[in-house]
Amino acid sequence: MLHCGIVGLPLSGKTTIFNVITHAGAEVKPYPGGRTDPNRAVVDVPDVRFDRLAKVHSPKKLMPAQVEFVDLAGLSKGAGKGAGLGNSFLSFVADADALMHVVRCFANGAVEHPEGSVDPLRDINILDMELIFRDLAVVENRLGKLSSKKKLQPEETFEKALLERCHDCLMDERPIRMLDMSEEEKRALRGFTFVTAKPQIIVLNLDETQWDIAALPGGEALARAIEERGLDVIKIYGRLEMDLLDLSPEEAAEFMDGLHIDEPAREKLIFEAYRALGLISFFTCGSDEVRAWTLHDGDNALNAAGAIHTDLARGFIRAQVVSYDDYMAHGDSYANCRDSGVLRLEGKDYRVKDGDIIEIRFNI
Ligand SMILES: Nc1nc2c(ncn2[C@@H]2O[C@H](COP(=O)(O)OP(=O)(O)O)[C@@H](O)[C@H]2O)c(=O)[nH]1
Ligand SMILES: [Mg+2]
Repeated sequence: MLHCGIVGLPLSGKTTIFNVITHAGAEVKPYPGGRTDPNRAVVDVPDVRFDRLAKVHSPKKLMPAQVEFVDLAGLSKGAGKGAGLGNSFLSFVADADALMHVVRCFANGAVEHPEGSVDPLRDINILDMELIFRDLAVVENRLGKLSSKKKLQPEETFEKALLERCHDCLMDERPIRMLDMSEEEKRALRGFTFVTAKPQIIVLNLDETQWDIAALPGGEALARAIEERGLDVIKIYGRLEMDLLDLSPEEAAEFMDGLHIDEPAREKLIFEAYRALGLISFFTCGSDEVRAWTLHDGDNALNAAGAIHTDLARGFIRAQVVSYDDYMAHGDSYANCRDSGVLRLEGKDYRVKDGDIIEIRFNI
């Protein structure tokens, strides 16, 4: 299962955010393999489309899409060069498919700040630099090995040129995710598990008195950096959201009234993480089961068949596809969709769209 690692400086609110995300029945599991054990939990991905399909079919079984979140230990300065818990921490970061980077904006005099003051942009830069150092070390190590070879194979020449571009990018203090790369180049880098190549969302953890980014300490520079670097940012009142979880819906509604929140941030956090992971859902619907399946954006009908079962991919004939909107607008069943002419027959290469309802025709 794909998973999102929660990273940030110590005392930025990572565990608070993790608790917000994993509330509502998530099962918290210990980490396998005996490494220092971060909390991890599998959560259902909220999706109103799934909820409506479930209502229409009232099946015996419901299987929503899921993602796993991991609450990683705080990262301090020097970790990228292996200081302190750096190496073990970074091995967890390298395992993650995407990163949720929690940044402290709240003041809270009762909680010390590892850097002595609240300065979100500085903290973003500290963490990013640690990740950049780590990737630089990996790039330099591999480039060193390649340059000591007498003769390079063609794919090694390709790799070397690519790694040199990565090196230049990192030396400019830019993450590898900002490089323009072809699919082939992305594939070639996969084995390195570069931490700056992972999708990242920034969660600004605010106090209830804060909202405008420009009004935060160092806020104007922060706003500029967000713009220039094209950062994905979510703002949340971490501690308040955690407190909300213990209130009844009526109490919570009263609490949220007057603040800048119309709904608890939990669903947004999970949904944004799913999007950052580059994931989409397609659905299978019947009276036995309504299920959301996860694919990478760009996957095709054959990948969809394979997600369900290898036999379906092996014996693939056609995919019967309806978009969610058409399905709901035309009597919410395959038969009605066929009669209305909105049911499509698609081949292997059909690019699956988020929300498609699919039935695979196969023969083995
Ligand atoms: N005022 C305020 N305090 C917070 C907020 N989020 C976290 N804290 C407090 O900061 C401390 C550290 O939070 P924690 O989630 O354990 O941070 P972690 O070290 O990054 O996991 C705890 O005492 C939290 O109650 C917030 O949004 N506002
Ligand atoms: Mg913590």
